[in-house]
Amino acid sequence: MSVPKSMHAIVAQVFAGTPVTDIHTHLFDPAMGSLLLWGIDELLTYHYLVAEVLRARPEITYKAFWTMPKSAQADLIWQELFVKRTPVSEACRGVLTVLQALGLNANTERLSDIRAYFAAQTVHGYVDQVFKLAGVECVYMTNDPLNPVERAVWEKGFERDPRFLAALRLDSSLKDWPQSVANLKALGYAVDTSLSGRTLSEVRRYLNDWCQRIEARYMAISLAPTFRYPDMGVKTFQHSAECWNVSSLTNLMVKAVIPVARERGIPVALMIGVRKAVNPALGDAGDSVGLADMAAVENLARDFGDVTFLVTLLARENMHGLCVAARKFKNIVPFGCWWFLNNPSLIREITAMRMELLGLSLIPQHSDCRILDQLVYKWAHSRAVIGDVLASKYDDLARAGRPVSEADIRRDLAVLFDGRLINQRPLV
Ligand code: RAT
Ligand code: ZN
Repeated sequence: MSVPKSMHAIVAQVFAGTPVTDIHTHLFDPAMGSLLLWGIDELLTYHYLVAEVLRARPEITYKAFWTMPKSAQADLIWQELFVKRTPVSEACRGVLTVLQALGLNANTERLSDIRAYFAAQTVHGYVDQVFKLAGVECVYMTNDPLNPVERAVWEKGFERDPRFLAALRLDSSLKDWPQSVANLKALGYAVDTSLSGRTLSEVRRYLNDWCQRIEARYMAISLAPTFRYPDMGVKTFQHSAECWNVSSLTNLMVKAVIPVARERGIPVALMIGVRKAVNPALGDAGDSVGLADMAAVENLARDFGDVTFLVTLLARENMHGLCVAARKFKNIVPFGCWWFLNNPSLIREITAMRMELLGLSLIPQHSDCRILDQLVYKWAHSRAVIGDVLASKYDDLARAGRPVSEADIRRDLAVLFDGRLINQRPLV
């Protein structure tokens, strides 16, 4: 007699066949050329691993590391983290998962065979292979028109690969206002540092023009833990009268970003809790974490009830507050286990809490891949943990008299992973 399959095995099987929409990556349409990173040297020099190698070899100066050619950095990381040490960290394990899925031998001291494999790939063929191995149907890019290389590609035009959807990223244009004023002016937008005159309408024109051009499905910004809404700002004295200097960023969000999102019927993604460049010498690896103000998220959701806010937060301590906020406001959609939270032990805890508080009305994960190949490991690792959490919930339901069928599982996984929550239009 055959042993009945466990719920965990059934969910794993259905999940393996469920195509995923990855709602936040740093990948690019292959037609955008060198912007799309892939291959072993890129995988090994991922900023998560740069931080780890410099911990393993603290006597290497930051400058010495950054002046090494990329292939030498990759060799160093391979030797230090994979050969001389057991690669137990999540970022290390990820590289091994990718190599294994590609059928490559990772038990090697030298990278030559692995490099030879990648040298024989074409980008288009490799994109197809990675999407297939990862079970990913489409990915959202992170698009920044103020990056001159990227802007040139959009301005020239190219034939879009429908698997790569656009998201307009706002950090470089709005976050450190007025630093971006010169760049926006250079593109023909009549903005000034004080947000006076036509500035706000010109920022709206910039957002509209670029949302239109790239067919942005949402706008996104990463925010410091200090982000506040409403923002009373700092108290100043002008002509001896007390006045409050409201932060430019909050003003821009409320008077430019949100109106454009509402008009276009697209969400705003708030990624809150990053303290940028606490160690500037580490480059992309030098950012840290801080506690976000949940009241700001709730106040935005309340005041702009017809706009969807996709929200991800960097601090583990914020996860419970986000679930509670989402219970209060149907236009808050929690998404992903972001960056330092994208580790199995944390994904397990966060996913269970979210499902207990919100059922299936959330987007459990995004990959944040910067390198194409990472889709394979980030999704394999997340599928395993999220599948387990879901199966445990189904077991609990069966014990409560509600057995869950394979059709239920299929429907649930589709809701969670096909990206449909991005296209919801909340009504007040
Ligand atoms: O996870 C990362 O790679 C970070 O460096 C950031 O890209 C972050 O995800 C972001 O989008 O700001
Ligand atoms: Zn990101």
